[in-house]
Amino acid sequence: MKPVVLADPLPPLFFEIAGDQFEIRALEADGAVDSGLVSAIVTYGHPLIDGAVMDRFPSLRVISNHGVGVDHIHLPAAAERNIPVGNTPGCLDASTADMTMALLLAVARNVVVGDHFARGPQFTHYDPSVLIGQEVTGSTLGIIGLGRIGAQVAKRAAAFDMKVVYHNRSRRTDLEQSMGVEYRSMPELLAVSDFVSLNCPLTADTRGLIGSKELSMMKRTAILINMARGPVVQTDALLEALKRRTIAAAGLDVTDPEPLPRNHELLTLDNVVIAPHLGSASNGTRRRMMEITVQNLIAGLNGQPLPFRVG
Ligand code: 8YV
Repeated sequence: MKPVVLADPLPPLFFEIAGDQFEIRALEADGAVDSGLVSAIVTYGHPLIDGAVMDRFPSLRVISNHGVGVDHIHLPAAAERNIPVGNTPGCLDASTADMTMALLLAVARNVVVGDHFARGPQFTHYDPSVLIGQEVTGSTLGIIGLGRIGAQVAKRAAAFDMKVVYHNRSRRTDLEQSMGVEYRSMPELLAVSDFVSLNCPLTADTRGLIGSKELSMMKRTAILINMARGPVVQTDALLEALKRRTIAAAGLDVTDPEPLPRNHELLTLDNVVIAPHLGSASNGTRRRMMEITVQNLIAGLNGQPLPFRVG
């Protein structure tokens, strides 16, 4: 009998890599499954997995998450129940850092507004005075969260001759020495940065980290990039700052809630670029993430140590 695995809707890549060795059932329709038979959960689109969900499946042996961020999985609850949780760190750092730079450049250099303008009726002749953006080269980038992804952002920023300052739970003296990044307190970082890039995980410490007080410490010309998780930024405070232009603009790969309601005011502003959570969405990275997801799943089902265990 094949192991019964619950999952939210999985892409064809999962089946390409895993074949048909599992009986995949829909997580949302778990009432239709004999809960005693479920031995694993795969999370793809960040469904909430808390202790109550875990308790519905007494034979649960592993939770395998496609992605590095596991804020949607209650790790203490999994630990209490001795259920290992796997994730996919490392393989998505470069891709997510690329997307950080893509959003930063798009906002700074009016790529999206420019695209609309270039397609629209106003573009009847070339006018060198329109859509003058912000200088990226030589500017100061403040990275909040200098982990694996943040370090890759710093590396890319160096190629743009940016001065990189950072704030992190712990000092990264290794990167201070090898890359010349400089540690700053949060207020200092916010005050000096032309671009503030959020690359931290969502934890109890980072939830709501950027609110009206923090936004008011930023330069009026500054651009905020959120590649972390939506709730790291207080949405109402950001909306106000963007409307009143107390900061210049924002680039958001993630929002709170995600997606935003279709009539949300943030969607009407021209000084924000929003991507639908595309940080790791490049083909090679997604393949590697799925390979690790399947490896963690198989290891957990076999009672072996997970190649990448987060909790
Ligand atoms: C994925 C992510 O898009 O790794 C993360 O934390 O949010 C993204 O890489 C996501 O996990 C999709 O499964």
